[in-house]
Amino acid sequence: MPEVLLIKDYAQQPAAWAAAFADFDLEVRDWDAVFGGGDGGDGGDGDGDGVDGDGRGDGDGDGGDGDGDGVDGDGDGDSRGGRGAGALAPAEIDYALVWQPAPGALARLPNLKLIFSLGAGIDHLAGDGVLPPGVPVLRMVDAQLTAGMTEYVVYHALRFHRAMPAYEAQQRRAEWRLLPQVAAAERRIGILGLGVLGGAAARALATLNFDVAGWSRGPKDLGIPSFAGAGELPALLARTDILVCLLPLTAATAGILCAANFARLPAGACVINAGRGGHLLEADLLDALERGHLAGAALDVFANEPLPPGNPLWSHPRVAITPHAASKTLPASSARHVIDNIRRFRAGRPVGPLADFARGY
Ligand code: NDP
Ligand code: OXD
Repeated sequence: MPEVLLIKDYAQQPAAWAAAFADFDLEVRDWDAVFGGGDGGDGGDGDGDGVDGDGRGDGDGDGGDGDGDGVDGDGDGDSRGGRGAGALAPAEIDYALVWQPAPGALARLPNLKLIFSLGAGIDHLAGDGVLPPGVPVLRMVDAQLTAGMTEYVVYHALRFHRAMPAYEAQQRRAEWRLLPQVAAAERRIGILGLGVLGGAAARALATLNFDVAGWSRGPKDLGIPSFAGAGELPALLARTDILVCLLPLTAATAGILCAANFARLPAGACVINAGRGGHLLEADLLDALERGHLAGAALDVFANEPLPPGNPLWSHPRVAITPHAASKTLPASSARHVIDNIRRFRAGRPVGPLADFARGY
């Protein structure tokens, strides 16, 4: 029997996932093959957090039935190997590729060998009871995920740099007026987080001649000015016209996009947040925009996702919103990371990169 990988996004794009693993000796199945229509969580009040159509945000899972196996799904017809397309027993699952699994669900898979995060962030796995003890958890590091984020950051940086929000507003008023043009070399971009995603965005922006600097926990040698640790954050902010947040959400970074730090930015600065909603204090941003201290914001992530219809950010004229879409994990490329690691695991070699829950990323 081939080993089984359970994917908690499979049903959203079954053909793409099946194709991505087609040449590898593994049976890939949807989460529902074990957990049925629920999210497989600990059960209880029936309002667990399922996954919506694009694999992110809150859906309306059933909270599972808490009976220990929950096997009532009917599969999706795309599986390979000898088990057919029906339900699987929890003990048949070897690997899981997940986004926002309900607490208790993974613990119900007794033979789980590796857990792959569907996202680069691991905060969705950090809650109480989400992870079974002793099973290694791998971060998602994937060239296409990185490229998508670079595109998002470069797009919004260029949009602010070239005053496109102002030109778009002028067009709506049929107003023909030239605005000042600033050379890229004179536009200072500050990137919070110089990891896989922040480092790639920094390199791309530097190639466009922007004056890029970055901030991380430890100093970095990326050929750009590097600021490190809480003590050097004010200096980074003071030299930043466009602030990009690509940090993981941890106790140390929650709420970092706040009034005190906005005040450290020069007047007229813009903010791009593609890290996590928990980095941003929305009321502080709205206040800084209203006072004119900040000129604009591009927001991809929110404390409450989906962003509720009544949230004032939706209609703010100087805020651009995307629905946690800056960069998605695509099956074809992310499968390579999964396959490579399963090969390593089978060969008894080290797997990675491993999530470090002590540091929070
Ligand atoms: P990495 O782990 O590769 O990089 C994280 C960076 O943040 C590192 O440079 C790290 O510093 C820095 N950092 C962490 N804590 C602190 C701190 N307290 N002070 C200063 N710097 C800190 O993560 P990725 O680049 O892969 O991903 C970053 C985040 O992007 C994810 O956690 C996720 O939240 C978000 N994301 C959003 C997506 C979207 O679609 N909106 C898609 C994918 C990811 P050091 O290098 O010194 O360790
Ligand atoms: C991620 C995300 O962490 O999609 O990859 O937000």
